[in-house]
Amino acid sequence: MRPDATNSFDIVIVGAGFNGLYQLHRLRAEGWSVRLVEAGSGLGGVWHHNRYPGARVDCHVPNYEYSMEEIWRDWNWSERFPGRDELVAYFDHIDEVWNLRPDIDFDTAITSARFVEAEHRWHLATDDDRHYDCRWLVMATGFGSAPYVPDLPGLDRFEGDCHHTARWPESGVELAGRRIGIIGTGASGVQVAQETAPIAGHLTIFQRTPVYALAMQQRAMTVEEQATAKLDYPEVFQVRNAPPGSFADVHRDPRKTLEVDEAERVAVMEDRWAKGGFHCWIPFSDTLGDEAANRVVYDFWRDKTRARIADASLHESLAPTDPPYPFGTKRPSLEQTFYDIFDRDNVSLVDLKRDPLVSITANGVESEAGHVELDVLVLATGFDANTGGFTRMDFRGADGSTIGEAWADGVDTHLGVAVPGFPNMVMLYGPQSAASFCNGPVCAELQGEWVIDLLDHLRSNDVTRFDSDRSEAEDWSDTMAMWAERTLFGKANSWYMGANIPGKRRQLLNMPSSDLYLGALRSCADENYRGFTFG
Ligand code: NA7
Repeated sequence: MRPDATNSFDIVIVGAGFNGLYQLHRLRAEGWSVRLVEAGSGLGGVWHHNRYPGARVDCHVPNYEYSMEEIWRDWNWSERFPGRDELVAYFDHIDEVWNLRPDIDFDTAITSARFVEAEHRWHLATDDDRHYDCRWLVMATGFGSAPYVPDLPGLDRFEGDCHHTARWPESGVELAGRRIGIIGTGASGVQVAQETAPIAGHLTIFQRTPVYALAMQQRAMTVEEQATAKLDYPEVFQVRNAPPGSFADVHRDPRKTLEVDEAERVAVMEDRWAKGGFHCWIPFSDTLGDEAANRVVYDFWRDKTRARIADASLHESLAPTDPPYPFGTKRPSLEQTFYDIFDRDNVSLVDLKRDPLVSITANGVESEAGHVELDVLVLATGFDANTGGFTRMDFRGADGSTIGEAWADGVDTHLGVAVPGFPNMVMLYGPQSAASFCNGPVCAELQGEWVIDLLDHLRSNDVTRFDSDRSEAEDWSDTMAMWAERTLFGKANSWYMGANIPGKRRQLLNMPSSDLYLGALRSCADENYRGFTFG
């Protein structure tokens, strides 16, 4: 593969989401020659690709946005939890302020990346045979860039419209009056179900594991209220970006659940429920660490949820008596009407745990409960999260082996930013970072600044090659394993654990404390980039 001279840069960034755009803006200002490449045709990363009906962010205003005044000053949201189209418009607003597009190549999917030892450079190739080369490669592909389509028997025989939520056609799909089936009830499945129930001829939801969906408490927002709130934004964003991190106003009660008397405990949870969103994810300090404490929150959620579902025969499927996995150890979804739609005559649930899926047919889905005829099949089946964005491309390090081979016995990274044997490459929001426990824009700024400092360090010291130590990476994996052990995360088959993909090694892939994660990055830099080798 020969790089085209015109496509030669100091730095290539892959991915135009929060992380990639922040890097482009900052690295350009630092005087680097930098190019951002993006597989999609627009800005926003996951928000560009996840255009399924009902797609919406689960973080409330103003937590899910950049903290820079030049961006928030003239931007207002219409809802507390903004929808996908508004998020895409926000990314266009960012571009208007920072003028990023001239340095972005859209519709550019990198299919191969090779480190060329003789040059200390990465050579990249695209699906349409264009080439780039760069000294430093910044992978800002996030944790959810590789959609997962399960190997369902007969799937290729379905003759209706069939789409994965993250690859929804730009032209849309005719849904009104049609027989719609949704496989999967994670964040995406819940949102599609809410949106399509009122318009479908019939909607059938195929659930394997119940989601513990929390009340969103959505509401419209006025420009006037945001003008008032913005007076405090400098302080709000300072708090959001400081430990414990991620949210300006969502903090767990520092007490242990069972040390609080029952009446007060319920009052704390009721208050969080009323506030909505992630306020109710981790109410107390030990919610995710102690089984008895976790059960208290589960029972609260179960009773709240059952009260919403009039048909008591659905209670055991949607909100079981005993938790099938600890509360909060799979990513909770937020819902607005999800538990109400089951009261509609045109909505039914197939509980695949009770009535397993037999096969997809030409015109529907066959389960042990019978055959359901469908015109549209929605695959809300999630992602090969964290690692799929790397392992699905031909990504080769210094010795020519692929990153998939390097991770065959489990993922080892140095602090979730570097991979031993893959020199001159950094990952943002990648495996073994705090991704998904650290709000996207917060991580883009904080982990992002750390990467910018690292690159500056390389430039100031005339370094042309860096790598990371295997032993340090193994230590970080041990730290992650300790977190899986010390918390209840190890007890759930979640994508945090890599457990949603058959055959993928089970290990905790996201550090559940953004505070500790960012602290670990800081101390590495303070110790002259411990675990990195420079040449
Ligand atoms: P998720 O949260 O991974 O949800 C995927 C859903 O698909 C989940 O309910 C799965 O059930 C279900 N699934 C996966 N494979 C199958 C098969 N083979 N049969 C039946 N059901 C299946 O993905 P989302 O897109 O909803 O959300 C991803 C993240 O995006 C979200 O957490 C936010 O951070 C934004 P399971 O629970 O595995 O039994």
